[in-house]
Amino acid sequence: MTRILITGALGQIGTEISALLIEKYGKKNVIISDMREPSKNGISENCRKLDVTDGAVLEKVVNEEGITDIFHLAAILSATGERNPELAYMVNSVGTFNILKVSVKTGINKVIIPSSIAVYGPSSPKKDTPVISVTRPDSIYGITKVDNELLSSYFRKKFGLDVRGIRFPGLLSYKTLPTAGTTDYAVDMIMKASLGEDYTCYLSPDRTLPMMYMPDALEALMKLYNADKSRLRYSTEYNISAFAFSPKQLENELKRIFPGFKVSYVPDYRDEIASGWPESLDCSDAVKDWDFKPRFSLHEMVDDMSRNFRLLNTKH
Ligand code: NAD
Ligand code: AKB
Repeated sequence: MTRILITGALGQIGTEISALLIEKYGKKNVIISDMREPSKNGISENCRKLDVTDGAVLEKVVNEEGITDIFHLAAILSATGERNPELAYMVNSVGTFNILKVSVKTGINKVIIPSSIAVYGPSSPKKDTPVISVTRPDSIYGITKVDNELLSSYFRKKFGLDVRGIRFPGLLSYKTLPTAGTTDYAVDMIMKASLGEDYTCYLSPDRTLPMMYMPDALEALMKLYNADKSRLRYSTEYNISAFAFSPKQLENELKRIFPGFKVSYVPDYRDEIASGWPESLDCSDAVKDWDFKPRFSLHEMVDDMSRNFRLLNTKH
């Protein structure tokens, strides 16, 4: 029987993948956890407090709950990480090492660990960046993500642990808002435009980045989770994205729906972080190995997200 532990389950991806896994495997077989105190609504009601930097408690929970698979989503993202490098190192590097170590010790079947485009850096190719490229990031978040990828490959080779993951681009969603990353500007901009407000963007107008809508990200995670192990040439390094745009292009896309929308640009330290990331990715390995196929175009994503933000606004 499959018993899944999700770490970082109250985050942007965690809340949505938890709902999906609960629907598929049943509430009693999906243990959702996070460092944060659960609030009293929705999914977080059943969330147990679990700090991934505490390996002993992690092992206890895995044993007590009879966990077979782990979705490890607990992390400190790029913007928060750059303001608190020690926290980023502890959660991302030490926390992930604990997950891998406990997984081997307790005989976990499958571990999912998302990676990020942040593994790339100023010396990586900028366009159609392939999986195997120079990965010398200069943000602490990127450094910990490279460390996670190398550790995952090591545990896969040395201990036969089935560790899988995706280098996600910036993810756009409206159900749980992102709060800690560099690509979050895109969600903020769509939300402001949808609510009839102006927006001040912290990235340069021409800072192009690969992106993807959350429904496609969730489908990709589930496809990789269920993929035939013998087809997987990589561990957590698969590149995926659906489209790429700059803040100016997103502004223009939003003006199609909201002609009066105004954006001003005041780049800050997050623009520096993004300057080392690719503008577009070569996703052919994910297509070849586990049939990656995004559904939403930039147009469709903007239409769907702005409609949902307006709906949410009228409900409140
Ligand atoms: P998020 O910041 O929304 O959520 C992370 C969660 O981890 C939060 O709920 C936080 O409370 C929790 N957490 C922090 N420290 C913890 C600890 N010590 N123990 C347990 N939980 C802790 O992040 P997300 O966007 O859901 O990202 C999930 C994964 O996907 C991360 O590995 C991230 O690097 C990766 N990723 C996300 C994006 C994106 O755009 N969202 C892009 C690329 C990669
Ligand atoms: C961030 O901006 O930190 C994340 C990511 C691309 O990893 N969205």
